[in-house]
Amino acid sequence: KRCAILGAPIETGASQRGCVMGPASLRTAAIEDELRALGWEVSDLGDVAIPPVAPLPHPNPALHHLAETRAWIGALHEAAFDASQTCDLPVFLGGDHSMAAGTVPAMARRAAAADRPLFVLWLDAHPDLHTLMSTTSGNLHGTPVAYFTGQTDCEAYPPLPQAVEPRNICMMGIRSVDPAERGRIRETGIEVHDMRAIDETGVLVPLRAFLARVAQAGGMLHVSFDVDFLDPSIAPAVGTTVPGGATFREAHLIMETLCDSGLVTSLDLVELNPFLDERGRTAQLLCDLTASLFGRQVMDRMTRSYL
Ligand code: DIR
Ligand code: MN
Ligand code: MN
Ligand code: MN
Repeated sequence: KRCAILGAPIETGASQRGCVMGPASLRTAAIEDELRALGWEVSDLGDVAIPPVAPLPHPNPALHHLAETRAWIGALHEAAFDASQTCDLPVFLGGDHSMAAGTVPAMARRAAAADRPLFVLWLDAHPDLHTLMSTTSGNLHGTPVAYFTGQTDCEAYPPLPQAVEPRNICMMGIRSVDPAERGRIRETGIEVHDMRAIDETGVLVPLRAFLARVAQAGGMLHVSFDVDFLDPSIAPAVGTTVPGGATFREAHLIMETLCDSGLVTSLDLVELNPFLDERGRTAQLLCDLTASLFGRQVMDRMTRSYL
């Protein structure tokens, strides 16, 4: 089993600075050693970078750093696609969530080349479904899902080679939705399990149903993990904390179940802002959650069936 690590130190999509240190912080938490200890062959491909860019005018005056973010999306798309050709499971270290506008379309292109559909598990407090016209904060980390599902009003981003089908997306942990996003969830029919749904059913009921759909379709599965999916009490190092997030065990159970499924083919770890952390605890938690996805277990299990 081969895995590649690719750093995406982008912070222009977030509301505050610091995500640029995310990849370095995850490397300091020894993510590479952890995965190697679990029997994976790991290559660290280093960090992606962009050249200086000229400002890009846009009809929505609220947008922040459009030119830089657009350049990051283009550079990341190419680097993520190339990384995916070298291994079974690339891990993209963020960086703010606008990077998913690069990584997810790249994984959709990889899946299309293998004649398989791409599914996306979106673990986040937010649906990130704004178009470049509907965002009022202007923070572009709120836009990747609208872009990679092919919504209009994202034309300032690079042309999209391969859109992700909204019915192939499952969101969990959602608890902060803007009015324009609410309407777009309804229109697109994206499956959203908000925190109330998780309170009612636990994480396994919706997760197993989604994984069964992925398996049935012979799909590839991209997991996009936003730090703010987690409760701020265990993961303080993110610029947009929202109370009432996933617990330590809910998050590990998701990662363990994903591991058992054998379906995950790529992973984003995003929005880690080490400037806001308490002695690296959030980076360490992300590193441990990733280890659960890559096969760490407390006790060996005879059967690792997930259904
Ligand atoms: C809010 C917050 N919906 C916005 N978004 C995100 O600014 O568009 N926070 N993604 O992480
Ligand atoms: Mn460690
Ligand atoms: Mn997000
Ligand atoms: Mn979020």
